[in-house]
Amino acid sequence: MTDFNEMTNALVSCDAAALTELVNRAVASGTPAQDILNTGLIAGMDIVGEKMEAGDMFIPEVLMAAQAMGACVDILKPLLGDGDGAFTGSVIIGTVKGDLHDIGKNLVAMMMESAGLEVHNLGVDIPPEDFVAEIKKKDARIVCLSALLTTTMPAMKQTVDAIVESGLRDQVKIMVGGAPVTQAFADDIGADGFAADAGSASRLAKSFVN
Ligand code: B1M
Repeated sequence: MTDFNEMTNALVSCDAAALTELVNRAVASGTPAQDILNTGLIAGMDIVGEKMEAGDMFIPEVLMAAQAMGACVDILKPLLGDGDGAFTGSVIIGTVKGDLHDIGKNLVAMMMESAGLEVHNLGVDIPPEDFVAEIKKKDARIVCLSALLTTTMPAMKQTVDAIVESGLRDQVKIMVGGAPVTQAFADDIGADGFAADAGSASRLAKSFVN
């Protein structure tokens, strides 16, 4: 049986080798990838966040933990399907200007890809004008904005405003997400939808292209 505590401990102690070994072992023993992600990795990252806030972990360690988690997400990627691949539609996703957090955004992108959507992942620290340029270039139908910092949430509003000003607002559905983001905030800035996690983001995106 998989011991998720061992997994969270390995993540919190930034022991990438042990974490990879535990994740590989859990996969081999038939533990569902979604459980490994939620109960092992995301739970571990929540503890990292608490320690960071309390000053018990510092940026270089948090970065190491994030890299260890990223490597394990790559292991789980082929196993984290969310659909039958029957949907089509172009999605632009990125973390807004000033924000460098990308693990959650990459999970959202991965779930959407596995649901059959064509996803263009722009990366982090993306200014509003780059989102606008990519919508035009890729003829996108959905734009997903991610923010993990309360200080970068205003960049979501600036991005929505830039899309409106570009005349492209009617062409796209705009979705927002990230730990500090709420449905009320999404409504406030004129987004079409909010998703609390990668699974619901993928389902919401599919509902927009159907
Ligand atoms: Co940062 N950081 N960080 N950090 N970091 C947080 C967010 C923080 C809550 C930690 C804390 O203090 N408790 C805090 C923010 C406080 C606030 O704003 N209220 C914080 C801070 C303060 C900072 C710095 C300012 C620290 C400093 O320099 N003094 C700095 C900012 C840098 C910058 O962005 N400009 C910083 C830096 C970093 C690292 C670079 C070290 C690293 C990021 C590495 C990386 O991403 N490659 C890092 C990390 C790892 C974290 C924590 C610990 C973990 C984030 C994470 O990956 N979670 C985080 C604490 C926490 O969240 N518990 C923290 C796991 C991930 C799977 O969850 O990203 O929430 P999440 O994604 C979920 C949902 O939110 C949703 O689905 C995902 C999957 O289910 N979702 C979407 C996400 N995006 C979506 C988009 C959608 C839909 C759903 O579109 C439609």
